[in-house]
Amino acid sequence: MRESREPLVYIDGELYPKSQAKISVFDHGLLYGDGVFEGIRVYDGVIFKLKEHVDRLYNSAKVLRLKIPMSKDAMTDEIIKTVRANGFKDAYIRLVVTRGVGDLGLDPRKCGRPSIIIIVEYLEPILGRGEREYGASVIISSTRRDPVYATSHEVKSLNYLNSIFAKIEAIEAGADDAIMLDSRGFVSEATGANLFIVRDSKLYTPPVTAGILPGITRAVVIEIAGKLGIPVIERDLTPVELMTADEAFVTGTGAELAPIGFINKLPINDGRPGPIFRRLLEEFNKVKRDPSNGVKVL
Ligand code: PXG
Repeated sequence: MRESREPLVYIDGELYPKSQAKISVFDHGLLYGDGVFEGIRVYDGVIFKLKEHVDRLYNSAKVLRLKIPMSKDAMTDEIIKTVRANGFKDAYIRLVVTRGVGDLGLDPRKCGRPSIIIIVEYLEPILGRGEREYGASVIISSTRRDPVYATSHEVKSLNYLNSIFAKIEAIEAGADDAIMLDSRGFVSEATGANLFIVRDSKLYTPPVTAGILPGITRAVVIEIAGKLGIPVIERDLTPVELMTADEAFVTGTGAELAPIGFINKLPINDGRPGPIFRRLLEEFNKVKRDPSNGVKVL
């Protein structure tokens, strides 16, 4: 699937080969993590849930008072053009809007125009394909999810240190990823993916008040479960409910649907993907290639 030539990166209206794609060291995206982003997938030439991702980007920017210097329609066109210029039918799009170039102070008013960056690359599903024999091993991180009254992950900002602390802890423990608890001690989400558990043939997932990013893949899974007649309950979950679940899995653009096999080395059932996960994955693999769920570009 990898192309031999360099991918082309969009920066502020121009396309650059990956090795030439650079921005200023005075950009507040670098200096302060001041900016917003989206990760989007292209399946078989269709940009999956493009409208939902663009809407979420503008909502993240709104909360940060970051005025994106382009309408949503124009942004959508630029994304489509960049995917076409790269010609990858299966790809991952990283859409980034930074605060722009400023001085060495925090004050965002000192920054000029926000920079718009669109990267198109190939990305294997993070945590492996859902068909793996054993689920991923995760730890419960000692770093708590940023609370909703602080740098809430409802805003998909460039500030991911909260997740990076947890990821480092997972790597040092020899695990694939970390599940983070919220400031109260209830289950929140993984470092870059949402969490579901299965108990008694019902799906449970933490609510947005537990500090999660309201994931687009999460919403798709909730919709699929509805179609399959699997009840979905959105409520706070305790760490013990997670560790004693019948099944557990994560969802996200990067991870797609990935089963969890072990939590703090304790197996979830026999550590293998469970029946409800497998049904949801089978349906998701159809939904993600359905052109009615995105924008056909190639
Ligand atoms: N929670 C967080 C904190 C995320 O960053 C999700 C949930 C899932 O949301 P979506 O809308 O994608 O279903 C995300 C998304 C990566 C990577 O490189 C992470 C995401 C997306 C793409 C790549 O780990 N995070």
